[in-house]
Amino acid sequence: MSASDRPAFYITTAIAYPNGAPHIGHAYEYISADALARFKRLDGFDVRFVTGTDEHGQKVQQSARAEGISESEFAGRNSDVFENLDKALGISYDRFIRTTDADHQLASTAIWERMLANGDIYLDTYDGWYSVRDEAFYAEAETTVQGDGTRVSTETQTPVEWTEEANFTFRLSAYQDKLLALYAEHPEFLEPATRRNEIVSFVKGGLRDLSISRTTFDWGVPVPGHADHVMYVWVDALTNYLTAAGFPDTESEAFKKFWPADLHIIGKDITRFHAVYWPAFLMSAGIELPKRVFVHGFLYIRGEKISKSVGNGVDPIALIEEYGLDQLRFFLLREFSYGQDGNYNHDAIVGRINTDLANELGNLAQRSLTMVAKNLGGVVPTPGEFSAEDRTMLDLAAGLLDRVRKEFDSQAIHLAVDAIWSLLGETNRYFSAQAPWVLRKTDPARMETVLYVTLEIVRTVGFLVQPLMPESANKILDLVGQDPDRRQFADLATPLVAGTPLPAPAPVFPRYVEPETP
Ligand code: ME8
Repeated sequence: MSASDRPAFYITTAIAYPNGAPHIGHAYEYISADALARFKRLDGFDVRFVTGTDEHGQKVQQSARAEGISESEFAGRNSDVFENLDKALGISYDRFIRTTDADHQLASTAIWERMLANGDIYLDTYDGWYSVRDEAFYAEAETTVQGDGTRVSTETQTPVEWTEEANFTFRLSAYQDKLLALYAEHPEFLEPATRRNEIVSFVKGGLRDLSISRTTFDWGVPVPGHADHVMYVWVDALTNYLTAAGFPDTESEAFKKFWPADLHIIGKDITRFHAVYWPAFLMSAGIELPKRVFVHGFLYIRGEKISKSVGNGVDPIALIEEYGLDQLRFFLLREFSYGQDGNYNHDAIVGRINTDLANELGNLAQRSLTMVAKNLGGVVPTPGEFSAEDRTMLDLAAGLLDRVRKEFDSQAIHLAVDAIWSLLGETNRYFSAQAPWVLRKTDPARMETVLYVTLEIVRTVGFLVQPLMPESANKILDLVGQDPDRRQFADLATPLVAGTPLPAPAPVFPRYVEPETP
């Protein structure tokens, strides 16, 4: 099927501030969004997956100044660090957008003009507490005075400063009822429900109009017709999602196909921007709203072994070097409930590598394939009649794609992984109970059937772990003789063909061995 015939799926991550080095929280967001994007591609969708960097604003400007270089040099250099991280993590993005890209300036100007034309932008003097670290205004009630007399945002604990400026203001207050109607009529717009409940009570509490331009610095997209103003960084940042879908050319193929976005993946600290400001801007501009915003939790690291072995323990590149890329990807997707916060340490990663990967999956594949190589001339076994146990296992395997798809459709990635590993648990029990190494002498035909059933499950699992661990999945699928051009989920329905030659077995998941302490 050509791309134009396939249904569209447009998924985005937040775009990171390139004001420092990426950390494990960024890696978590990219890996999880990548798994979702890969799943959809394998499931027959024409996917557009966008990530990138959010380069304007006071925070980036201050960081550039601190290093004594221009904002564009600073942002460019750090943006490359993020893009290189994406590459190192195997992120299958279709575009890495930078908010300094020329087409993004056009899109930002266009959305501004639409909001202005709708009567939602007016000049006013705005005052309030502003956090540069969060690039956010806070109401006084959302701030706390600390022991030393300084004031911080209560939620994020970042310093706030009093700001008074004549600038352009967005009539956010006019959208209160429309936003509440959106959450009520389309609860799926914002998940998990805990996040939605927080946003509903925030909006019910009353919305103040929002300052959306700045005159005190110039690192941003100029306000059309007012070169002394730059847009508030969140106006331009959120618009990246439109830019990457071809906006403002609403007649373009890309826009018609990919807008509205299917899924924005973000972390919990930026829910308000995506679930309040963004739909309000779009309603004002007369643009369709994204279908869904899914909010993941924050990762925290506990445990000293990580910091000892890999420096500060939060550098994702160091984690890849220490544990392996697919191991890191798997761990992050398996260990935490997607949508909730997670704490982890070195032992937790090692546990997953050695138990889930090396034992449950790696050993099963290696033992069954080695028996096939040694006893059956290295070709796919010929099954005899299937026993009730065989059928149970084959039925479980045949039903797995539907179960996993159901979980992926609600971004319950961890439950999808659970379903796969529970089938692996069943299969390991089946393999031990059937004891094909005993059947080799007592009933070789039965041994072939058991090995066939086992390889069918290894193949099924190989297909379904592609979104999680692309490289390792490919190795598994190579080992069971799956044609590299036939690895879409639709190809899963074609079972292994007896007699197909298989390559020599090779272990896919090495155990993690603790380095010797000198
Ligand atoms: O917020 N665990 O950029 P950012 C998990 N430029 N996720 C985390 C995390 C952690 N410990 N720390 C941060 C911005 N994140 C804006 C976004 S989008 C139009 C503009 C997540 O670099 C965070 O929640 O501060 C966000 O989704 C992403 O990393 C980028 O954060």
